[in-house]
Amino acid sequence: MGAQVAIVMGSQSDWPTMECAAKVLDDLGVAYEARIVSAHRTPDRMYEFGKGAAGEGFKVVIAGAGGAAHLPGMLSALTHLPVLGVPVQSRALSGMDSLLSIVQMPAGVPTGTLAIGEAGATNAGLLAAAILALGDPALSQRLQDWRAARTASVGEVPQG
Ligand code: RP5
Repeated sequence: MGAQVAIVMGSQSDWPTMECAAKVLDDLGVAYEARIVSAHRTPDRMYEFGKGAAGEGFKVVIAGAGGAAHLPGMLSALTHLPVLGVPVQSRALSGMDSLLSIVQMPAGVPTGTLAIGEAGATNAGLLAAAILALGDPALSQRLQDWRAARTASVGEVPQG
């Protein structure tokens, strides 16, 4: 089976953030493909990707962008697949611009919007896995094990 999750981002500079989504998908054994698809610099590539994503076999799209972050919203307009948007932290406005660009979609064109930066990318990976796990009992079990291990790692008493 090909990759079920596409991780797309507006720039190479977004990868250190979006890599957090890739890492959690690696941990959960979910195949993904990562691509650079810019709404502003490569609009034709964005259009082709958005129109073709379902046909390529993807089930969920994770899209990260910073600043005037149109990529997640535009992809939501181009595909019926669920799109999870990650606001990448920008230099000028610390990612508030990215967040507001992604979260304020008009009714009818939903874009799931996560937290700014690495936490958002990690959670986008986990949400993508949770969506896929609805139809994949083995993945559901791996996700539950991942969560249980995280819970077990929290001590009751602070150390040091
Ligand atoms: C956005 O502009 C990208 O998603 C990135 O977060 C931001 C800066 O891009 P670079 O100038 O680093 O390529 O389109």
